[in-house]
Amino acid sequence: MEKETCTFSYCKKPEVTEVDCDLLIMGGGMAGCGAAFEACRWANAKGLKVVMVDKAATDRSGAVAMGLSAINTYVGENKVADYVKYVRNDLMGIIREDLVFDLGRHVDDSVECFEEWGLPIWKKGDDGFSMDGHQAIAAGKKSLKDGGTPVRTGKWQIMINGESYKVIVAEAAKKALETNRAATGMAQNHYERVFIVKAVMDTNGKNVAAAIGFSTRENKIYSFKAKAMLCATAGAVNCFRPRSVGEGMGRTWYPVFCAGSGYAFGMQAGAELTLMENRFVPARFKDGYGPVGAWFLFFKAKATDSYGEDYCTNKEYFDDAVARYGDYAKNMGTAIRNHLMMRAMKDGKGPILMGTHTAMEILAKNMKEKLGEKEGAKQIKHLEAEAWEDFLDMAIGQASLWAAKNIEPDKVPSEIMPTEPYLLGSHAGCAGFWVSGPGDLPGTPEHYSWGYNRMSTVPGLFMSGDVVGASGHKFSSGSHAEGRMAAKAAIAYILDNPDYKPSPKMSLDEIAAELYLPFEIYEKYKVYTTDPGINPNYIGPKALQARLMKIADEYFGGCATWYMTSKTMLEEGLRLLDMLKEDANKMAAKDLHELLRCFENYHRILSVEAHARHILFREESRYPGYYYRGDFNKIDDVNWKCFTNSKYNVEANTWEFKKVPYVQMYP
Ligand code: SFD
Ligand code: AMP
Repeated sequence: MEKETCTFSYCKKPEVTEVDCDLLIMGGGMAGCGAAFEACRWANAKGLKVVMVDKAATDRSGAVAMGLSAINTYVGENKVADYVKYVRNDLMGIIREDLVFDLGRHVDDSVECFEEWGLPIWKKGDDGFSMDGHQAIAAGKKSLKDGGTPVRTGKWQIMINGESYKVIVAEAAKKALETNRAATGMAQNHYERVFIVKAVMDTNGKNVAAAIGFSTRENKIYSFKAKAMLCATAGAVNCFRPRSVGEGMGRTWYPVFCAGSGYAFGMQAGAELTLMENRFVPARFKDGYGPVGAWFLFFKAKATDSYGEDYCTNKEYFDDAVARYGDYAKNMGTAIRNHLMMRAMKDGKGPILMGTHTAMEILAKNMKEKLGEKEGAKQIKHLEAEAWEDFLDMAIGQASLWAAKNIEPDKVPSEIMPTEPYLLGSHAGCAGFWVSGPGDLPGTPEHYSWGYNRMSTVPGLFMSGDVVGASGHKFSSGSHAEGRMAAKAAIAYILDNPDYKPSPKMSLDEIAAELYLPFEIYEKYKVYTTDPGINPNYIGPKALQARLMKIADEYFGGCATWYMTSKTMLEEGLRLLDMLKEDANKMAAKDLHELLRCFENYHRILSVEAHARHILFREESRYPGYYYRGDFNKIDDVNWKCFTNSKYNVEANTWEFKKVPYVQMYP
């Protein structure tokens, strides 16, 4: 296939801006905002320039854009070592315990900052009943920092009034960047609606010298040159065909705008990935994708099959799970809960129902017994409001779906089911990059630390949040804290390498030609057909995405195959994906929005390819309930209780894989 090039013969050349800084933060989400807040504290005094770039408006960007109703990682009165065990159990025994312990010992400081910055956190009332964040503030309840008692849903989760969570966290980051402009004289160091496309290596062949991207609002492209970079651009969604269809297609649980840009960026730079075979398949309220945690943990609701049986207690299913997956099944982690639900569904016992109505009835009865009829009814009204608000704070679509389906959750149950797979490292998943740990924890094996906390295997390239592998269950608070830890280490790296001057391998003209190639292709061939949407000379972003999601869904263990795959299926899917990667050279875009979609889909292709190749490499089913290797449908600790690491060579389009020893640091 003739390789297309851009000579700006058909499309207008964009304005090209080169930005010079010391630390570049890619992504303005939880990790990115944590990084900006922390980096400026250390950079200002040294006159170091910190820049943050976000593809969206930072106040409402990333997974927390809509808000959240709980912070899922707050250690508080618990032991950090217990947090490590909880994460290890839920992620089937293989995690980087140094990274998880390090996060556990820092996360609460971020949560206490959030409260100081104005996030209303629920507190226990003197009567033992919960007060929502606003009531607690009005009642003068102590802050967490001063020993206030949060309302816990589970052992690690606390309730918040989180509709404006992201706005509050973004404000602190933007204020910090403002102080850095004052300290360094930079005119601008916060770029919104700029999409980072690619890493440009340094002529020294070791460092990433520049991150290149384009504005999604004006014909402008950017080359951000930096001495160190911090990638915080979240995971990947819509690599697999979603369960939502037609006009509902934009509805997913993890946000559609997470396109795996972080995975693609690190892979292009040659950074090592780990456990990229992992994925998260959450159980969610059907079609609305509303989360279930608060219902299970706070409202103590039960999920059953349509015959009223709790599938997690079905002896046949459980014994079979123990036979195949050993003691891991007994931990009843998120994956195994999914696995048992799918057994019931495959036996035709669906729909699976969340007993929201029963939960509310039981709560009402307890309240009235404890507080009497009048006060009890008042408390119930408050709790019901919270139950519905749980979604309004986080998954608004669920509330409108309840209305659309005439469902009154206090009267009837709601259907739940496993969604399509998501690639992420911050929630109950652990797919991401192999990074250095803090190195100070007793029992840390040598191969876990190489100098700068959260630095990848590429010098000067740091990772945080979803893109850090082998350390899930960080959630919003942990991602923020991890951004802070990585940023502090990145500043140390910059100060330790004062002579490094980034010199990108690509010229600004080459960068412009590569980023605007889809425009050139579209303008060059659009007149060939009567409908520019259908043209044999190029492929539009929608078509590219549909083909990608179909391949992944049918060959890499999507919903279509009940998450089942195998060597033969993976190899056929990868053959087709290689052809799609070739077709991506013919991506065409008619406007900036399509240009964004084109490169997002290219990032998804690289992310799901890494995912499928890792599943092919690990010859067992480590995460039953998330995916299954039909040819190795068991857990094999003898051969596979280890990390699976890979390195992609973008020039040669080749992959290296290796096993890396897992070390248990906390008994
Ligand atoms: O219900 C580019 N999460 C929950 N965490 C909690 O603590 N409590 C909850 O209640 C949680 N719930 C929940 C959660 C997520 C979602 C989507 C729902 C419900 C519906 C998880 C957390 O939100 C998650 O762990 C963190 O937000 C992850 O942080 P981080 O920083 O890794 O990702 P981000 O916040 O999405 O930010 C990414 C940023 O990158 C930008 N970006 N910028 C430039 N160029 C590119 N190419 C870019 N690509 C991405 C984005 O704009 C964004 O700013 S519940 O499930 O449990
Ligand atoms: P979710 O709403 O599924 O994203 O879950 C939110 C939080 O609740 C996460 O910390 C989950 O690990 C936890 N969680 C969800 N469901 C359960 C359950 N059935 N048992 C224990 N913890 C759960």
